[in-house]
Amino acid sequence: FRAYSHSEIARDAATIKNSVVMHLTATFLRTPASIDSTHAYLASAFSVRDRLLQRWNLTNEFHDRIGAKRVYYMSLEFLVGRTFDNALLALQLRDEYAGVLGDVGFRLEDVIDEERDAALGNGGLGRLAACYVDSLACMNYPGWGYGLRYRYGMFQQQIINGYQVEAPDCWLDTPNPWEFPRPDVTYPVKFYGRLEHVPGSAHRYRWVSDVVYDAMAFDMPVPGYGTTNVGNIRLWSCKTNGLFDLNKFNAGDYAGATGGQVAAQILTDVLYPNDNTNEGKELRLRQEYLFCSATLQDIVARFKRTGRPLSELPDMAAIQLNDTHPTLGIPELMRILLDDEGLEWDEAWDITTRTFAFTNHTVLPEAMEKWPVPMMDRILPRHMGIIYDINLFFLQRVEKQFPDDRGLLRDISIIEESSPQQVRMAFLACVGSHRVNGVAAIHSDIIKQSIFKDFVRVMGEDKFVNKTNGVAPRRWMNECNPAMSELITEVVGDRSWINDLSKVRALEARVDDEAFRRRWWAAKQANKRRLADYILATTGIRVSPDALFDVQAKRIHEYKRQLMNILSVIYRYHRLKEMAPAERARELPRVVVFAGKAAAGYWVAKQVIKLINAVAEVVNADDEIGDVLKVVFVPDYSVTAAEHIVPASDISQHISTAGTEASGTSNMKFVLNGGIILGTVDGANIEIGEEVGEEQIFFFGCLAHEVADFRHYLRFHQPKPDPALQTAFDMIQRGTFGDAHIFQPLIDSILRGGDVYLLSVDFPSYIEAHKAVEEAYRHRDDWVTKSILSVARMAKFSSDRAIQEYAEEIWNIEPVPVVE
Ligand code: 26R
Repeated sequence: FRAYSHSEIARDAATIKNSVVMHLTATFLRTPASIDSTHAYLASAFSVRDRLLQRWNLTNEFHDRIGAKRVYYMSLEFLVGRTFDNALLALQLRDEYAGVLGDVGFRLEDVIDEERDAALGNGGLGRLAACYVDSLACMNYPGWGYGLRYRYGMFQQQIINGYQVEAPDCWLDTPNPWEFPRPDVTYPVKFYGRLEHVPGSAHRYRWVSDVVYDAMAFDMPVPGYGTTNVGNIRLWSCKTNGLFDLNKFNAGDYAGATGGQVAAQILTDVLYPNDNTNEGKELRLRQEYLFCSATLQDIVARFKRTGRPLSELPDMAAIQLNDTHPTLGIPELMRILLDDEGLEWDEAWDITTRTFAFTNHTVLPEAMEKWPVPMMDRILPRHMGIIYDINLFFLQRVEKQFPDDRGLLRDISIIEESSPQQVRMAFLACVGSHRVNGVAAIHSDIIKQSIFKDFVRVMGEDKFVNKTNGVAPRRWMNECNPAMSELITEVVGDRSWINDLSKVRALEARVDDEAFRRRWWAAKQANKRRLADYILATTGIRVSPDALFDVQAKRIHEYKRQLMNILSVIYRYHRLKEMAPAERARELPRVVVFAGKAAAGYWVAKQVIKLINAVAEVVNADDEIGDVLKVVFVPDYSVTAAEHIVPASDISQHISTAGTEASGTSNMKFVLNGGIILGTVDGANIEIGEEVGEEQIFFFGCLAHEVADFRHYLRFHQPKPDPALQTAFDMIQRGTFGDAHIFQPLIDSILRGGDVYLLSVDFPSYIEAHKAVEEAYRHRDDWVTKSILSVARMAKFSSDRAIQEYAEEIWNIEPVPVVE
């Protein structure tokens, strides 16, 4: 019995039209006469998904049948964005659907714009997870993402009076064609309660609890480009069925009747909007556990269907922890193996550590997850007990290796001896995994010297490896930049570069071809016009596509130094005002674009947004300045906004204090779209510089190894701002951008707060770097060369390369193209 065949995917206009009309009428109760843009989208999306589903089934049946080892990428965040266009391109049906939609009077671009982003992530870590499942699918690796189906994703950002205001992201209010409810895949997850030791056993307990929630699976297909393989992201949602209390309802207690449903639903209601600051909220811990428990139960259940003994789990499953957020998966697997399956400790521990591997994504101390022992003990008594035992056996081993080193035991313990005691999740993840990796070369070095220094001594250096991040060329080149992609396809000869980025090297041969260079420049200009339209539509600000587009788009955080950027803009504004009109007219026109969200509770970051908008308002209204300088804050940054912004940048800024940005991934996206980086010697900027060559990147600022000394000095000495920085301070304090006092705390963070992110140290070299950028951009010929050479040399930063390294060096999985 063969249910489907790949070749049965119909591509002719008549069949496609039929299926769209079928969904229009049968799924959405509309007629071709009453079709609007929303329903044109929904009907075509459902029609595309039918085609995807055939392949989804084929893929999963095939992987089961051949007994392939799978990787499970566990992540509290998947920042997927839109799926429709991505799926059309993957199935190579874009022109066909454009034709069919054109026949009924719709432009494909407008229909695509009807889709809402799946914004189930904060920033880099969440988008990385989405790129990685894309690569798994494209490269025919067996593997799934596991995550949570938040009812509200990343909040929507409005700018009101220059301030960020958060609104809920109700992304599920309209039908979502890209998810499949799986009511049959549901697991109970316990909270609270007490333990009963199982007599006659060493490590077996019965966990008695009457707070049990059901986690139900929703599957999101991940289209593989140009392959039959379709990946999957399985997202858990708390089920509320069966929690309605009819007795209370009958007694007139309506709130009480639905109370259980509300309590359950809250668990998967909302994504925590913090990026790099740990809040330690109890609800977050319960979210993390619901996620880990449902995922591990599902993985073990799937494994048991193979009929193999549990000792073979590591031969069939690799589990990657995307930062510490899913670390409870480790004690949860232990609990299942010990209590449910009756294994002995040593065997269970061996299976667990051979299954898990852990990726660290940040070195900021305030981002490290820690949970108070009393909280963990109350919510998850069994897991607290398991963690104590894990720690005990681990410390015994350390004690044997390094006798009488009390300091070491204290420093390396999973339990921090503070009051209250805390569980250090990064240490638990490290002890419970066979590999720990950082996300760029410099970051992987730093974690070996800082947070995991003692673990390197105890466990050896080989456990700690580097896996430099990458991004998906499908979304971040082919989808978001069709103009440039057409040029690459022409040079390569076909579209094979989309799944094999090493082929873009062929561009180097065309770098002196005048006609080609002109078209390369024209493609960038077209993207800039598109962004100018987007800016006009979202902000009302008119910008000239002939100006240099200078972009900083990322989460707003002190370590990323948007403040340094806007201070340099203020200084530029000051200089322009000082000039005579003739001199000013010779200046290089520049559009400075900012975009990004601040965590809702991060006051300093929100003040930075206000300052940017205050500066924008003054500068943009200044008739003397005109097009020579425009400042734009694009509201509500998202994956979709990035797809407009990234292809249009001439330079992009990645200017974190050296040693603070683990990798960065948008730096890669901008360069892959022919933009040049202005950046610090930090994260993946360093490796990008190595690949593209020093002519193709503008570095400035102090180096990571110098940071500690500067910080130490600034703890005891007030910084002396250089004249440029002082000029910017003066202008703010004179009230040029409105009420000076609202911005004083930002100035104070530099002058009186120890200048932790070293703005005063790096400002002079930052201003110099800006001059170098300007000089280079004026030589358009050299600039085009830089742009072409950069793209040609960026193959390393495909997520395909990253995933291949994970697959070969950590997961031990192999690609298996689906055959029918
Ligand atoms: C609140 C909490 C525990 C939390 C901390 C940190 C929640 C979310 C984060 C997000 C961090 C870990 C993150 O996104 N890190 C980014 O990961 C990217 C992908 O590896 C890197 O490119 C980027 O440098 C890093 O900041």
